[in-house]
Amino acid sequence: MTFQSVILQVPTTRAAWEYVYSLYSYFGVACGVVTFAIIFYFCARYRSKIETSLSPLDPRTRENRDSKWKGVALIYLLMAIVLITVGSQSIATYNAMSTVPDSPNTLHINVIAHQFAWTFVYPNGFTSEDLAVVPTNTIVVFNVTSRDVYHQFGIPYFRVKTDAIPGRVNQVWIETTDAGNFTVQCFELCGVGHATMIGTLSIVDPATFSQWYASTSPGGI
Ligand SMILES: [Cu+2]
Repeated sequence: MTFQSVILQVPTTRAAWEYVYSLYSYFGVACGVVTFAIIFYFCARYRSKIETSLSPLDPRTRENRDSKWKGVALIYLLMAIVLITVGSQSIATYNAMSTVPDSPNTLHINVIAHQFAWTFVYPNGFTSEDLAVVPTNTIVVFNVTSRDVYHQFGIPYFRVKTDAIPGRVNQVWIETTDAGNFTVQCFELCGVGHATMIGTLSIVDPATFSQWYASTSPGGI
């Protein structure tokens, strides 16, 4: 399965980053199995046997060493395959996730981090503390900044995170699917209240969202 087909079939940030995570996991486990197999094989094959050990000056030692280049070349080839695969797939995923998908169905929300809460500002000027309500099956773009110190805005379920820095706007996007409540959290130590800097992303069906959004007004309900 290629990276492109994963992205096109399940175009969510969660699916894309899960794909990279599983790639690293599979290659990590495979490398571990191969490495330990080689270690155990060499331990058994070349264990110390006083009666048959060769002196470093024995010509057979030299012969052995010279015939190992094929094994070394194979190990380098395997390492190159692993590094090129995970590296290229990571970069492709990062680039794909850095680009906000072009969709007419996009909701932009400004996020202002401050000690120790999140302020969400909707397109109509409505602001909400620690609660963002969004509809299902929508691309939601968060424009993230801070009004005091460095914070980091993250929604673990969607596998997205970005720095919240005063004077700068960083974007992350998600594609909502099912309804539910998801944790929004600060991921950068920002002061004594950092651990309590937790908000909620509430995903509701579009009809409920429209009704709720129509009842909001600039500044608050
Ligand atoms: Cu913070």
